[in-house]
Formats: sequence, structure tokens, C-alpha cells
Amino acid sequence: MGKLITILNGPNLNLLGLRQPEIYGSETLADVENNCGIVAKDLGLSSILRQTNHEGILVDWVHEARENSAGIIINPAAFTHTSVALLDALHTFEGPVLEVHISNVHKRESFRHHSYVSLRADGVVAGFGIQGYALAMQRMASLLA
Ligand code: CA2
Repeated sequence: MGKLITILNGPNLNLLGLRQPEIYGSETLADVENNCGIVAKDLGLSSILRQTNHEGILVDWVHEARENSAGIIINPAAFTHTSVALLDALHTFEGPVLEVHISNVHKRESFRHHSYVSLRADGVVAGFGIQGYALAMQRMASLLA
């Protein structure tokens, strides 16, 4: 097993593929988990994907990642635009942090144009659909090489 990459997902992403396919596509979070697992293995990494609707749980999972993960890929969903607590937690993580958005947040409402998490992220992918997670995994492998 290679270095562990934790993939964190915020609120409502459990509905991926089940609602609003015109914005978020028709693939589910289970598809994301499978794809990332395959890509990670090809790159000599391993991955775990987690999703929660609760801000404090995301913070706790960042703390857990401090103990067991070489990198974090995170789609904070709506907490992207609101959460100083999540930003503070990510500042305590020493490895690479990559931020993913399925939709192109810059083409959407102006409140989605600002990201607290981007103040910590080493890179951001937006608007590539769920392919963005795989691209982030590839970038993660480069950053950890
Ligand atoms: O584009 C993204 O990945 C977002 O992080 C998704 C968040 C949104 O608040 C961000 O501005 C951009 C929303 C996630 C909601 O996910 C759903 C998925 C399927 C159906 C309904 C919601």
C-alpha cells in the first residue's frame, strides 16, 4: 500500500448523480471513490474517500489526516465559501492540499467565486466534472514524488 491520500467531501455531495445532473453530472460519489482508487493505485498511492454534511466532522477528519495521510484532496462544497474553521484545520496539515470543484464555480453566482480553502490549497481544479478528482490525484502524485 502506497502513501494514503484522504479525499474529503462536504455537504450534499452524497446526492451526486442523484439530483441536478445538469450541474454535477450523472456519476455518483461511489463512482468517484472507485475511479480515485484505481488512479491512486496506478500512481503507487492509496486513497480513502469520505463525505459528511457536518462542518465539525470535516474538521475532525482533517485532524485525522494529520496522523495518517500524505495529502488531502478536498471538495468542501458550500463550506468552501463560508468556513474559517475548515481553513484553520487545513493550515495545521503539513502535506499538499488540493481543492476540487465539480462545477466551474467562476461561471456561477458571485458568492461561489470566493474560497476560504483556496487560501491554503496548493492547487485548485474547477469545472472538470468528477474527472477533477482524478486530475488532482495525478497532481498529488507529482507533488509527493
Ligand atoms: O462544484 C462543486 O463541486 C461545489 O463544491 C459543489 C457545492 C457548491 O456549493 C460549491 O459552490 C461548488 C454543492 C454540492 C452539492 O452537491 C450536490 C450534488 C448533487 C445534487 C445536489 C447537490
